[in-house]
Amino acid sequence: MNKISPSVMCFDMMNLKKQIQQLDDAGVDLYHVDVMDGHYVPNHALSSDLVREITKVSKTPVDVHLMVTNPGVFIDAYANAGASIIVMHVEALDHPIRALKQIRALGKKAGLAVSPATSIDGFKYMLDFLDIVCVMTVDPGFAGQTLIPSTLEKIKELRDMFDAAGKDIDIMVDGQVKEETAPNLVKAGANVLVVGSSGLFSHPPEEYKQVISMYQNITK
Ligand code: S6P
Ligand code: MG
Repeated sequence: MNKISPSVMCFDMMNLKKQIQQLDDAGVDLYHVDVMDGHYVPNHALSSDLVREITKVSKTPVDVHLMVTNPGVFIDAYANAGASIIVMHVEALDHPIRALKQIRALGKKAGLAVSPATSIDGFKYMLDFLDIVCVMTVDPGFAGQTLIPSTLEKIKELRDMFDAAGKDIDIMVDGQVKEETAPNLVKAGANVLVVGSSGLFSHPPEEYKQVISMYQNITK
């Protein structure tokens, strides 16, 4: 079964607690918290305080997607706030293995995100340190964008790389994951789907359960 992670940035912020209850009832697997610093990406979003508040009202684990310059300096804050998975952009790190080890030493799952134009060549040297890779299917920074088709090939290359090495590393996909795109993303090798404005919140809350279950059950 695929794991489904609704993007908190796309929630109805004035009704956050209610939205979390609705999504918990619908059986989501994770909450995806986008962190943007206005420097690494031209937008601002979410914080460790919000992660702490979510973990107070829900048992669903939180995955944090750090779209910030110098992500290493924020690892402690997000780990202490209760994040279960911390993902940093590989492009923003001089020493990715050191940062991945730092996350695991705090008892959290460690991951790297990779933007659409970034090569995955170096990932073969990091397989022992990765729990998850987030393949960005849009350039990071905004919800509501259009999936870049060449990212499908990247997902497949990563899955082949992991399989060849016998590594059970999750592949998360982030950006315009919706009914029309999800089957091809799963077929390519993705197993964690971030759903936002296009694939989940285009539906009314009464449909969340059915929509989440549909994504969870897409098979290769
Ligand atoms: C984008 C961010 C994503 C979005 C998500 C929104 O920079 O990392 O997590 O919130 O992609 O979903 P959608 O369906 O609007 O693309
Ligand atoms: Mg994200």
